[in-house]
Amino acid sequence: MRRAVCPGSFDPVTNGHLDIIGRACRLYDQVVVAVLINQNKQGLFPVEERIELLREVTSSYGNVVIDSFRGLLVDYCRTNDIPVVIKGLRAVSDFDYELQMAQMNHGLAGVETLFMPTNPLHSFLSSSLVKDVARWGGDVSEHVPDAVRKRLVEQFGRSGS
Ligand code: COD
Repeated sequence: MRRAVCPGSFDPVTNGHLDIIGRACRLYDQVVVAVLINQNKQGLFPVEERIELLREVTSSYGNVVIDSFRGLLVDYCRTNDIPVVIKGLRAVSDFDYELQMAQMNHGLAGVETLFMPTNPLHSFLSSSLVKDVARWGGDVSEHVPDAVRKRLVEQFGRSGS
């Protein structure tokens, strides 16, 4: 079975993430979406809630598994026998750091990284920007699935649309 992992914080999942995950699903038999558990960074949503949201919004894809990991991504890949990491690239500014991580991950464990250019519709989109807009009552309905928009509204107590 050909498997790949889409790693990230997903705090929360956006339409940019979903675009990459959906395209990865067409290339691999199984795509594992792995949420980083980062004890040094709290985040807006607890990891369990991010996982719950990811499960909900990818349920129709058919070949997606949601998981979480601590520590190094390459250790997760080794333990789970996943040879490929898929990353979305939004702009040249993403490339610098992503290239360093890809080279480090390859050097550490021979794990390959596949870069997918983002859909131009989502090239400016990040979880941080979505949270910032939602926090001040802005409309994020074009940028996140409805389940996420609702959670953001609950979190910030505004309508957001
Ligand atoms: N369009 C397309 N792709 C997007 C978009 C968008 N609008 N937004 C995000 N993405 C993609 C990017 O590929 C991004 O890498 C991924 O989704 C996840 O994004 P985030 O913001 O949810 O997650 P990050 O960037 O915080 O995740 C970073 C990792 C967790 C992948 C990284 O820190 C990691 O691998 N950490 C584990 C520790 C480790 O192994 N460190 C050594 C690295 S060499």
